[in-house]
Amino acid sequence: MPVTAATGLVAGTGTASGTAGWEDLAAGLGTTADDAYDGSDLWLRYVPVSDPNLLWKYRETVTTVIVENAGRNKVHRHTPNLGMAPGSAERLVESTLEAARDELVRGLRGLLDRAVPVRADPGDRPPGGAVIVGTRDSSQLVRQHLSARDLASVGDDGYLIRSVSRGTREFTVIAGNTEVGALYGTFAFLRRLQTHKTITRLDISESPRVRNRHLNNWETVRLYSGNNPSGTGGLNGENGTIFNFAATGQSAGLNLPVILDRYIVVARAMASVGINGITINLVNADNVYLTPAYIAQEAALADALRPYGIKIALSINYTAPTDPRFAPDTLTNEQLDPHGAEFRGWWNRRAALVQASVPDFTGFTVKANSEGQPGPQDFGDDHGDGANAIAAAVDPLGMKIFWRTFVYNADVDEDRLKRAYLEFGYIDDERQPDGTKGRFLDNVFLQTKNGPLDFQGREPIHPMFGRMENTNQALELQITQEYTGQDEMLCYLGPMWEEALKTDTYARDERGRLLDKRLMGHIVDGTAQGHSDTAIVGVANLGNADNLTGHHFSQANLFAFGRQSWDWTLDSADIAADWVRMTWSNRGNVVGTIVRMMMGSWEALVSYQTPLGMAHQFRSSDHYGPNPAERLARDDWSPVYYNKADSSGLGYDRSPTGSDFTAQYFPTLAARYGDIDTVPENLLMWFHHVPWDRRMRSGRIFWDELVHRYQMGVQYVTWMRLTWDSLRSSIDARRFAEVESKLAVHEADAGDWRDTCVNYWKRFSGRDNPVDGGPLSIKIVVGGRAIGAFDLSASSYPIPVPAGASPKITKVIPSDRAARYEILSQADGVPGQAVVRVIKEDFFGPIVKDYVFVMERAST
Ligand code: BDP
Repeated sequence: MPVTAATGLVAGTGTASGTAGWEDLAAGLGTTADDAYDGSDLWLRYVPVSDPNLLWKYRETVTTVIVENAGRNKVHRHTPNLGMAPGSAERLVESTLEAARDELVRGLRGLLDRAVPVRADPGDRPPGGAVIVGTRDSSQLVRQHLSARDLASVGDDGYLIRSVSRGTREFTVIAGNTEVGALYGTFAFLRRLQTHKTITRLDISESPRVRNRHLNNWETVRLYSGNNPSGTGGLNGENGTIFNFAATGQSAGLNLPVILDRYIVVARAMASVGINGITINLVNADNVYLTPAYIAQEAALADALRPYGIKIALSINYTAPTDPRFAPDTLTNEQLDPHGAEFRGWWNRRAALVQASVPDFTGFTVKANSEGQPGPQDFGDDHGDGANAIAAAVDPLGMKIFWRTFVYNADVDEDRLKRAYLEFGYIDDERQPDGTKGRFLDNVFLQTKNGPLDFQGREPIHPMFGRMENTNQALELQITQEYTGQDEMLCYLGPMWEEALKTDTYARDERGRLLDKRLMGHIVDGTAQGHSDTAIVGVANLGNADNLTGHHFSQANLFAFGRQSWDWTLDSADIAADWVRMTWSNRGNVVGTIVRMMMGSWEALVSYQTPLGMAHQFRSSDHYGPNPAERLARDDWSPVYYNKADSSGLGYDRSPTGSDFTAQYFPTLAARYGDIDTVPENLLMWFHHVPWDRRMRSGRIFWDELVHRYQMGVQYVTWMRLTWDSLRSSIDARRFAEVESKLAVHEADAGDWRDTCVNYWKRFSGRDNPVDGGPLSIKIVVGGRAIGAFDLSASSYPIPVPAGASPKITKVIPSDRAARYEILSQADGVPGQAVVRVIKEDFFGPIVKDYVFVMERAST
């Protein structure tokens, strides 16, 4: 744990094994802008409020914390002697109100830069400056100041934060109907101080729009946050993932049931944004997680997470019952009949075994008949049969099944994007014996990625959203940046999720009338089609790196996921601003600058990776860099299958004259996407094969526009790198340097995307890179001669200077009037070098190019 210069503490002085009380915690923890800080507190940094006036006001508003009966509702603990690893800084709490109280103590201690006393007794009347936390059950003061009616509207997970005045006394009440609600309110209150918002005259009422807000932790693949600096793995016997089940060597003593600091940090962070569940293992599931030895470890983890309102789930493998590791309780292939008692009985027994150790166990996430994973289709059954069998088996135990729809069996249709709906849609439409529609049971969620392909930088929404009205649907987003720069590229995904969630599905009811509420977010939160059980799932990026997410800015994606899964209507720029204030600094210019960097970063990535609706040009080895020429054993894994490059153009025709995938959308979207003249340009090649010389909205032909988009993406990264440099004196040294070096790699790798893709497309377009008409194109005048035709992808330009002529640039003429320029340096002589910086604000943010001119003696 990083500790503060301000409190004069050094790492490792925290308390161990859950033995210490909150007083020790108050004295022992805190964080500050120290130059060695490694990012390990995520956004739960409680540094002293820097503005003296605000600090004074906060200190006046908050003088005492009152949490009555904090320890009364102890959460279930299965594991005897549950303990933290020796030397831990975090501690185990026994109840949710203890977690809330400790967080307040810790947070206020850091933010107000002084200890705030805590009381458990209500006293006669709350003193001015009291912060009261609890439920109407736990707290007499909450009962006195908030009626059951006041609280009724916030439901199980919501909270109220109210400033109350009594005569000259003012105090704050933070309450929920449940202790978890009160914990969420506590974090929300602390967030206000962390982001320097007002904490007086509060009347906040919040409740989540979505009920299940879960992570799917892919513990072994797509993990970009292991502590091995060369990539994704781990060191010292750990495999790089956050939770240790089977670490060896030096880390052998750090396996569950031992609890590590990072589990508690992550639990606090998850709770701080309302995440209430986690499937702890990869979707390509290893059955070992269902063995008794692992279940015991899982129980310990669940014990540690429970006070924070987080429940665990497991990914499972459809044919697990045949695994000899479960002997003597195994089935034969013949017994895997989803309608049969053996199969259902097995799953019931196994789930019950887990439940005996983890009583609030959520259920199972299932990837079946997808990418080689077994499933019901291997035995002649369909997804409905398979999902319902396991769902029926676990229903008596109160569990749910999250059945993934990420399937793309090549026999179903030539177009991979059409396959999921073809495999699931008819089951949702199927008339049941009782007259209702839809075969999936109520405790089945179909878990569907936001787009129809696979977490690409930009996708259209998945057409199944709105089309599966008789089934519970969970939205799956990818927080770990598999296709969005991994741990190298700064890419804030909040705007991407916001775009998806706020997309109009144009969903209609059975009679063809447009629904009133029909954005993707309304489908997901259940208000569009009347679903009461709702879910959003984020594929998580948790590893054992110091900062837990690899890139410091990847923390923002975890934060944004939580906030958006709680309330998808939030503005992603506001979320970014909160995160920056909590994570980096509250100084206005720093906040503004970093938020600006973040807000264009996703669109820039789309631009240099897959502009104008191009999809999946990743090299198969790592899904990081480009390989548009790659042709793999499976067509639908191959970049060439997606780009369809030929001499006539580029892109996949999914219009009615092509694969007709567009027909899977509701009519308005189907028509819009199906017509090359009306499809949004940022989705163009998802739906159309675009002629190289097609006129675009900018007035340029498609080829020119395409190349400029690649260039603009890189130019934005250049701007980010330069902009970050300008923050050097405002950011603590270690994190500054780590981001700085990642941005250098980012810029180079973005350039590789641009050049690899453009050079490959050239083979088909037969055209050269456009010059002179780009947003950052310029001409320069040297020795009285205007020189232009600079390819913006090039890194330097030879400029012939006639003998006797001056090498000075006497004029710069930008081709775009909105572009600005600065001559950074002139050549002193010939040979020599001059640099001209050109900047423009474009549609997704500022773009920059430094032209490097190499002055050479002209040959004649
Ligand atoms: C793809 C990943 C693969 C996952 C798959 C999935 O490359 O590792 O198993 O998604 O979602 O993006 O199942």
